[in-house]
Amino acid sequence: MKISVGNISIECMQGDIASRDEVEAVVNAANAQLTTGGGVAGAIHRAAGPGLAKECRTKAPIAPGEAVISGAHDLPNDYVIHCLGPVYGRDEPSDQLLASCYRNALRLAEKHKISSIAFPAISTGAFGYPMREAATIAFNNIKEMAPELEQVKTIRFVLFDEDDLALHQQIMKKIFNT
Ligand code: AR6
Repeated sequence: MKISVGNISIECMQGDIASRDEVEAVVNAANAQLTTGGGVAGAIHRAAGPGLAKECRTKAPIAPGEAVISGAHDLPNDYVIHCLGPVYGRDEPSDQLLASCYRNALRLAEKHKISSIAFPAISTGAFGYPMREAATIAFNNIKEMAPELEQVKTIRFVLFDEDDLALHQQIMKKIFNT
């Protein structure tokens, strides 16, 4: 499912964030040390190979809400943007920290002239953020930032399972009034 906001296309799809050869940058739901882990970070580091962990050592640690950019190594992309989402119930204010992840990732994309970017549902796995609230924060912040984006033309949400995809589509429709 795809919608247009100005000249930006926002899409939701089901799949694996680590096999998105159609976007220039993929976003990692990272840990503070930018090491491999489970979920998205595990999939990205496995597909990128050890060069990614090596490069990331020079950029860690990062704080909740921050984003840093690296090369993509063996992934079929140009960049990985690593975001540390808030741990739900621990890192506060969690809504603002999650919003900062999306905003900082998009700022980095703009700075590096990235035209297409794929996001996972940051913080909604190991970090326990409720999916509906997290998706609402993600889309509201993208909607707010859309008018100032000059480089980014495609924003893709990659959800792991069918229910998460359906929920994101529902919330996206509501927020963008489509
Ligand atoms: N592609 C797309 N989505 C995925 C994938 C995948 N390959 N794998 C999982 N998801 P998580 P977090 C979904 O736990 O909550 C790591 O161990 C998953 O179903 O990856 O930000 C790090 O090292 C969920 O909805 O990220 C950190 O310590 C969403 O992606 C910690 O987990 C995010 O789940 C980060 O936790």
